[in-house]
Formats: sequence, structure tokens, C-alpha cells
Amino acid sequence: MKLYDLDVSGNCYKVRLFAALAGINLELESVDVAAGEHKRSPLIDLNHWGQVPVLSDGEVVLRDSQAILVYLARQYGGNQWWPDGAAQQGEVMQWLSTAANEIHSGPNAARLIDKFGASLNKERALEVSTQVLSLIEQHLGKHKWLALGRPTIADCAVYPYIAVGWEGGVTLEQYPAIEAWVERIKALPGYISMPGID
Ligand SMILES: N[C@@H](CCC(=O)N[C@@H](CS)C(=O)NCC(=O)O)C(=O)O
Repeated sequence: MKLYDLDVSGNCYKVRLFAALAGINLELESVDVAAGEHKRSPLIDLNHWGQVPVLSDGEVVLRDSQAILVYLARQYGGNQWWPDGAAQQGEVMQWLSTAANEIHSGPNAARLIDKFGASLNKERALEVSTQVLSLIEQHLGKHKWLALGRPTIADCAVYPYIAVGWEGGVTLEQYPAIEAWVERIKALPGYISMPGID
């Protein structure tokens, strides 16, 4: 099973992190995004959106980190990471959407601007970051993990861009419950890091 990967991408790291925690073997194929490799054949034939990560597992080819997390967890991770029950799946899914929406347009966007020179609205990215981090802080003040009272793919999806948020000026000093959750994730068996996380 192959992951088309970029080391500094939080979206790719979501998948690498989950695979490491769940003991799933991934062959990493590094994509030279700076050289536009993801916009050319053969990558563009696998993912017309021209983005990483892309997972290739036999006949299955998937784009989007959230979708890949669901696939890997359901196919190889057992019930711990992606539950069977509809209500429980909904609970995890809420956080996958948070990762793809508010975390994407908040801490991720702020980092894209500061680290990679993206032409996005920094003020708006910081505003969204404050909103979403405040909500997550309230949640983690009452819960150890984002969903189901245990580590799930919800944590793997939301964690990366919060952990590297400082690269976009989004720091965690005002969010002690989030800081404690970050430490809990780092202490999980099998945990791996990415550039930008100490
Ligand atoms: N919704 C996608 C977003 C993927 C994405 O934004 N990938 C970035 C790297 S983090 C990328 O490939 N950027 C290069 C480009 O769009 O040209 C996911 O969650 O995987």
C-alpha cells in the first residue's frame, strides 16, 4: 500500500500518524510538490485534483486525508479507531469535518501564508483559528479525547495543523486543555512526529 506523500504537509502527516499508531504498513512515495510533480503524470492520473496525499491500495485509489483515514481505519484499524455504530461514526465524523473546514481555513491557512507565502487573508485565518481553538479548548476541558472517550481518527485529523500552528503564528499558550491533549497524543504508543513539531 503506497502513500504519495510530502513531509511538510499536515494532511499527509494525518495519514502517516494514524498508520503509525494503528501499526499499518505504508510505503511512502515522496512527491516533489515544489517541482510540480503532483500536477503531472503519473500523479495527476491518480488524483485529478493535483494534490497530496493520495493512497493507492490495490484497486483502491483515494484522495483527501479524511477519506483516507476512514478507509484505513475501517479496513485495517479495527473498531478502536472507526466505530461500527451510526451515532459513534457521526461523533467521529463531526471532527473530520472540523479538520477539513475550520482547521483548514484557520491554523493551516495561517501557516501556508507565513511558511509558504500563500496569498490568503491572514487576519481571517487568525480569526477562524481563535474561534475553533476556543471551541476545542472548551471540549477538551471536559473530555480527554475528541470523540468516544478514546483516541480515534478524529484526533489524528485535527492534531497536525494545531501542532504546527505556531509556524503561522497560532500558538497554544491560551489553551491549556489543548496543550495537555497534544501531550497525550505525543505519548501514544507508536507516535511519530513531523517537521515543525518538536
Ligand atoms: N482536502 C485535502 C487537501 C489536500 C491538500 O491541500 N494538499 C496540499 C498539501 S497539504 C497540496 O497538495 N497542495 C498542492 C496544491 O494544491 O497544488 C486533504 O485533506 O487531503
